[in-house]
Amino acid sequence: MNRYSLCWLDYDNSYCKTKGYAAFKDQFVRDFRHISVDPAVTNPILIKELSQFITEYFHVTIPASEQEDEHAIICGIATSSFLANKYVTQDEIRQLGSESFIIKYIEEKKSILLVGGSESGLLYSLFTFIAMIQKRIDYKKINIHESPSNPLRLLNHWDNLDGSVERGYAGASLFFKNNQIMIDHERHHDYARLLASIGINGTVINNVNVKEKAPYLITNEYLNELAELASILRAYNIRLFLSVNFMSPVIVGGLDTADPLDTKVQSWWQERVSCIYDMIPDFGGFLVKADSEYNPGPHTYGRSQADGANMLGRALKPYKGVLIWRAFVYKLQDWREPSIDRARAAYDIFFPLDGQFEDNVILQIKNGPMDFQVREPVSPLFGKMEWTNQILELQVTQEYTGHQIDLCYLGPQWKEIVGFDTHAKGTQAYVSSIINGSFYNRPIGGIAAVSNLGDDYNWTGHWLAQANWYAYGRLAWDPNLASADIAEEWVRRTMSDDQDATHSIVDMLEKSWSIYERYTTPFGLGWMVTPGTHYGPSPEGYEYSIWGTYHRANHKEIGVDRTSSGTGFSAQYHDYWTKQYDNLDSCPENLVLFFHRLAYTYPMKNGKTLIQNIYDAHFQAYEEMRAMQRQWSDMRLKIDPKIFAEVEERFTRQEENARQWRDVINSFFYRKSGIGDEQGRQLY
Ligand code: GCW
Repeated sequence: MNRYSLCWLDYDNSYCKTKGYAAFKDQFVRDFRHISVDPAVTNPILIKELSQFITEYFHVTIPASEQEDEHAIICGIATSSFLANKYVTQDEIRQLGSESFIIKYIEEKKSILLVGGSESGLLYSLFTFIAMIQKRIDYKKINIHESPSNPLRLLNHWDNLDGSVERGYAGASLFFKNNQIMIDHERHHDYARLLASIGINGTVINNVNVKEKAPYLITNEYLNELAELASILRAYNIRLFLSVNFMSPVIVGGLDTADPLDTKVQSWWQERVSCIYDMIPDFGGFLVKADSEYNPGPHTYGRSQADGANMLGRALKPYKGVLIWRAFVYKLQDWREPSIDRARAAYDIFFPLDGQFEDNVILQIKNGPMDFQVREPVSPLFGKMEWTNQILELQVTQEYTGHQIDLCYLGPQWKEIVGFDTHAKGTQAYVSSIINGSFYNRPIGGIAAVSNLGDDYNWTGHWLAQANWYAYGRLAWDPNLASADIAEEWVRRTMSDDQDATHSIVDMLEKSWSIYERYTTPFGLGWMVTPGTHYGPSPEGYEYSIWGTYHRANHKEIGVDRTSSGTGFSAQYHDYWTKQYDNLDSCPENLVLFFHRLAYTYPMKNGKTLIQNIYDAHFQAYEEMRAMQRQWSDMRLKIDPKIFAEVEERFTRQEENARQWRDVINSFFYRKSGIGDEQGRQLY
């Protein structure tokens, strides 16, 4: 048995090769007799990936050569003479970016053609072809041209050098242990393959909180191992990035300041960057969390966020590196002070700096103005900063969404975010087109997500949380994919290709976020989590804290007025949304307590009071969770028994958590308000 699961690249998974597989195999083997390889292809792993797939999936060998013949799988690069004008037109070639590809069946040659704009494009075409075969689609009908939507498609690991993972729920770090980088050739190779197979092209391997030994990662002490890791990743078109501490010149460089305007500091960074590029010529760049949650930054020296980011950006520019600067900047506060609203912070700090950032600086903005709650409005910075490159930051790791104990498939949440119309310059100004740079014609942009990976056998703790990893990559590549289609693709490649099982697991995945939302904090409330861990309920756990996370419930009402006449947060949006959110009739109900302070007796659209809706949401979502648990029991004979049992165990823990959430939150509201449940269900 493997040391770890190969997830959707486990080509020998018998649960995914049931009905229809044998006939499909016969046909495939009849149709394709050799792999015809463009001599311009230099990366040996490319054809190896295809051959390995064919061997493990079909248990046959199809020889590869540079020969051209019929009945072939032809693999080529658009610009090479191998293909020139033969199967693709000049026009098609011109449209192919380096990561783009074409896959099409050529009737007259009885062959399938995979052609990439470069070797990277070819790599993606191979993995796409493999996925199509696993889904057993009719390859004779294929004719697709694909390009990734986002130039940067990044994973952010929050791994510490001691091997722990901040907000990690899947074991220890894949990269670090005892302050060392642990190169595990086999696993890192598979890590890279898995990432590439879903289109991810960059990874930040260390935590944005760069503490203890981590600031030393950029010193020569670690560069050999980093270079080794980078070369494993490179074969799969993945660039290595590092998180850095803004104070590095002081912490590791021995300078007496990290002031970005100080020339000693600038030279120090330039020298460090040049050492890194000597060892890793395609190094991606730095990610920085500055002036945030005890991390120092330019504000320490009275400088702006742009001063800090640009200084590092300039150091990276000669090497085509990028500087990714997080917008997660806010002040710790006194809960007694109602005029300060943390939701406003990022916009208040960064919007005035629009136009002041270097071209290779990118602002990485969390999806919402607070912090990865189960539901938040989309950050108003998207669509407002016209002159600034942007990366959308999502959270795959389930910090606030159930710790990979509770099932919470985030595909539907991410779809709402990337599909949000910011109403910049009128309509159809979607987040997806802002972050990829197309809307404002920015040179670079993309998407990043906090990883949910660790060294667990199944990578993600909960087997079904693998679907989040998968969905993130697929949506980063193509935000127009439907979340259910992605879920189905994942299920068919990893769990089962049985129709009923697929249908049922996709159904569970698709409803799991809404269920989780309703038994925890519906209507945009958020923050009723246990402080510190962020698992389980604690209705006032964050109420009298420094974190700016208050709902200010009393015996009559709850919520924060964030409208234009309240804290003014809603005024940070384009007019359309300011009006929508300000007005109670048009404010989406699932966000109503994010934007408004309401009486418990406030009548909601269904005619019931707010408090009754809160009770109903909790009681119903708990029942739905139980139904989902039973639905899983029906999978017993349909999927791998090990996976079945491990997921079943998670559902048992989820049931306890859901019951706890239901009863604690409902009882909290009952005790505050004195209003009972109209159906007389038990409150405590
Ligand atoms: O909300 C916080 C998390 C921290 C995290 C921080 C961030 C890495 O609880 O664990 O730190 O967000 O995004 O920087």
